[in-house]
This record gives sequence, C-alpha cells and structure tokens, in this order.
Amino acid sequence: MFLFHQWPPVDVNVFITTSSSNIRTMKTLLIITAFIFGSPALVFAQTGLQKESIKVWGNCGMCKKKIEKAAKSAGAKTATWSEETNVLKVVYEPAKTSSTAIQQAIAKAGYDTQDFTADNTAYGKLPACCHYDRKGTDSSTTSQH
Ligand SMILES: [Cu+2]
Repeated sequence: MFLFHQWPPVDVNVFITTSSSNIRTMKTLLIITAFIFGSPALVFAQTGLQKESIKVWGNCGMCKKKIEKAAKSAGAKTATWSEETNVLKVVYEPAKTSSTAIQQAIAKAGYDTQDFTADNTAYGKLPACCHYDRKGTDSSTTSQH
C-alpha cells in the first residue's frame, strides 16, 4: 500500500506547467502533443517516406486498377492514379523501392510513364478499352483512332 502512496511516481505538474522555462519540459510537451495529434509531417520525417506524383498514360478504370496494382507490386505503400489528370500519386520507402522501379513495373504492365515507355507486347495485350494514345504518338507509332 505504501508503494502507491505517491502515484504517479512522477510529479504530474511537471508536464502541465507552461510557465516553467525548463526546455526539457517543453520538449516533452511537444512530443506528447505530436503523439496526440499525430502530425503527418512528423510521421513522414520519422519513417522517411517519399511522396511523388508520376505521369502515367492510361484510359479507364481498368487502367487505374492495373497501374495501381503494378505500383504496389513494385513496393509502393499507396498508389492512386487519376483518370482525369493521368497523374499517379505514390508513397514509398526510399530504402525499399524507387520511382524508377515503380515506373518500370508500370511500363511492364503496358503503360507509358513519364520516364519509361511501355512494353509493346504488354500494350498489345491490353483490352481494347485500355488502348490509350501512346506517349508521343505523333512521332513514333500510328494512332489507334
Ligand atoms: Cu483501361
């Protein structure tokens, strides 16, 4: 019983007071606040996640599924492609994958990206609805339409 005479063992006031000029206390408060509100910036800094927007050519909802799946298979934590803007937003750990690796996987699935050109065979195997206008169609390949 005596053990609990003073509980909690740390003086709670240390954490509550703001008038104290004790820098350590302020730091503790900041860390506690960060944990409570879960600042995304802090989370990103701690885990070293990389956010990137990559241009990927495509057409429809099926393309979206395949592009996102390819990005994730290459190690992207999250991948969201927009049919309207043709921009793929990815979040990944630079230690595990890279923008290059993600784009190569997408190109392999049949989709042109800003830095890579899709595999022609893979593109040919895409369903008709997914035959988007290739990157730089005016110069290299004949238009589908
Ligand atoms: Cu499609």
